[in-house]
Amino acid sequence: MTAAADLDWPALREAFARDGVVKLPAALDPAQLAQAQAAYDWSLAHPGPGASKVRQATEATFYNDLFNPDALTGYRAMLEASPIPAHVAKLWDAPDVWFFYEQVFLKEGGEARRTPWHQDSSYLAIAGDRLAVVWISFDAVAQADSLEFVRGSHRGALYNGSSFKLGDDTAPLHPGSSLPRLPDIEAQRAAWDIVAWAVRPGDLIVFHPAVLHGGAATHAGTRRRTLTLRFFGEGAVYDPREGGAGPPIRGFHQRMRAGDPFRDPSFLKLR
Ligand SMILES: O=C(O)CCC(=O)C(=O)O
Repeated sequence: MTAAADLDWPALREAFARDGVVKLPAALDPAQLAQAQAAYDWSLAHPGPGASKVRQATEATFYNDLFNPDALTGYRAMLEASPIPAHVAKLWDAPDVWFFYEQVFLKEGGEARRTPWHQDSSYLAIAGDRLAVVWISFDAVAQADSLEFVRGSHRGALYNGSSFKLGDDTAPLHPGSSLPRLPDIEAQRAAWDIVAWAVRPGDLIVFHPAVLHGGAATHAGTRRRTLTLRFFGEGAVYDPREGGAGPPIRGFHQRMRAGDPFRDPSFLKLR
């Protein structure tokens, strides 16, 4: 029996709906964690068209890659064996789970800047309650250095994305969009209900992509390797964004209309 079987799922389900984020402690056993890390390592070894380095004020590396069109080569076996889709289904209280895409982050080599506060939903043409981002760190992370969330913000405004401009975290992704500019959460932290957890390898943080979140800086001598797996369920719909948004699937946005069930043959149905 894994530790995940001992989790208080009704309380977690309620917290996920209310806060938009929960921690699942020790939800992966060492073998499951090793499979997730092998998928992460596959991504680092096979950069896709979305791979990039976020600009830094220092020599530190802040690398990310996402939506590799070949990701299932490196991820399919892990996803089919992993308990993560079942955990997500329990949080949603719904049986169907589709894999949406992967995103990997690597911060190392000095003082790497914060990941600016943002909502993933600003970058994605999808909406619904049954959406989940599963954040997996392969390095132990102290609470002060972890990913942070504004509790309940998935039920509030959807803001313009951050363009991750160096020196201006709230600079809008699409300046012409009617979505409001991100608030400067970092400048007024006390005004926001911010939550973060320390994590150990095997823990999972699961959040709704509309939750405001930002990642603490990493420091000299530390490294943060994180994998995020993104899922959608029944009821997820196509919800276009002014200026454009993912997923970067050829022909997808031309085929879809606002409110359509979010489907594409390339999305692997896991449950
Ligand atoms: O790990 C990080 O610093 C950023 C993670 C993030 O923003 C995300 O997974 O959407």
